[in-house]
Amino acid sequence: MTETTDRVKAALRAQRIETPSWAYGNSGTRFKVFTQPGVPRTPFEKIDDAAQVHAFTGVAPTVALHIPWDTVDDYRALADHAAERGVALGAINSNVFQDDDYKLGSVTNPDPRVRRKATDHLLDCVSIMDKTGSRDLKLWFSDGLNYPGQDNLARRQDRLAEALREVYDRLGDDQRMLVEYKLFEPAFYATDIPDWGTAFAHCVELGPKAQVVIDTGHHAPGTNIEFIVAFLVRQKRLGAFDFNSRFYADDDLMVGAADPFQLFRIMHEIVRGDALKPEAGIAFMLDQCHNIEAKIPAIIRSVLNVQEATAKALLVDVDALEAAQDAGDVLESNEVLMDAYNTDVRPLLAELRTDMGLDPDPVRAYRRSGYGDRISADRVGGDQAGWGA
Ligand code: PSV
Ligand code: MN
Ligand code: MN
Repeated sequence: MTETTDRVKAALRAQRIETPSWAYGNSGTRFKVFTQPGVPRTPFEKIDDAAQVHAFTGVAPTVALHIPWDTVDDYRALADHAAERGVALGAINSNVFQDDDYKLGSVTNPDPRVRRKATDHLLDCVSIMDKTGSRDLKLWFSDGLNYPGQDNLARRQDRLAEALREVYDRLGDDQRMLVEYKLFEPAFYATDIPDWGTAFAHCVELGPKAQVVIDTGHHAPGTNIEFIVAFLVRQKRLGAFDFNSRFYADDDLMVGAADPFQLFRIMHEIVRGDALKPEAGIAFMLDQCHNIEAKIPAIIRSVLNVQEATAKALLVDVDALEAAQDAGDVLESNEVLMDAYNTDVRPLLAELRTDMGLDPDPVRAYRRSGYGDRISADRVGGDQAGWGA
């Protein structure tokens, strides 16, 4: 085995990819939610499915929860259940977007009563984190305006800052706040956190426990996401990814399906910034919905896609790249990068899985396992993920 292969395998072994509880439930578009047989009926069953993804990939040991979609009476029991299945609970995603009160916004709403209610929900989420042992609170706000003049843009930033401050001050020493941005939808004229710059500015104002999360589906077409990655890594403000693929808007398709080259470019900036190692504190999470494809194998496929992009990024010949860049050799530097991208890393990943005691082909191994048939037979009346509910 070469030194490079050893290095690449070690880094891939250490990488962790978090899967979202909502990807295991039924989901759809605003036109139709297609139900699938065997979907989980409870948060406990979502954990069971996530444990399957980890069992077949070996690198997905945590599951993100969404509150209130995953509300349970006893969070410690849920954490124990996860531990029994060989996984743990990950980020807590707050939800201040599915209540009539939030029609005009949650923490930026002109009505102080609504702002209080929204902020209280975020504080409740921190209390849940105390019980689940979760490190991260993920905040996404649907707040925004549909029409010019509808509200005061600057004042909404003040209200946002005030709510974020209150929640930030409630965080424990080992807890973090991940601030997500999204260009548009559901607001169409103005969103209160539309871009990484707004998220970054709020995080800087708050302190080191506030970090930006990049959802790859939340940008305008053509946005250079790897630039954002490089910038935030350099500033030590990149806390997480919500990985998914987009063709048009926030499509939430499988990561690496629409643009594997973009995913490689993103992972290249992570590797170059020495931010792949778990100590760097960047959570690699999926935020996807599997509306028409079978969910568990689609999530397994997504984990493999992230691993493939990571493996290619790890194969970039850094010395050759830097030499070409320093010499101003445009063609050579581009070629060095493309050489890594064009490498077929599937044999290396198959070998790694065998080393880890796993089946080299996790999707087929899952299909052969019969788990899908079992849950289809056993689970009747599976629930929606929350979307379209
Ligand atoms: C919003 O589009 C988003 O990407 C946020 O991360 C939410 O928490 C997530 O979808 C799942 O609802
Ligand atoms: Mn997201
Ligand atoms: Mn989204």
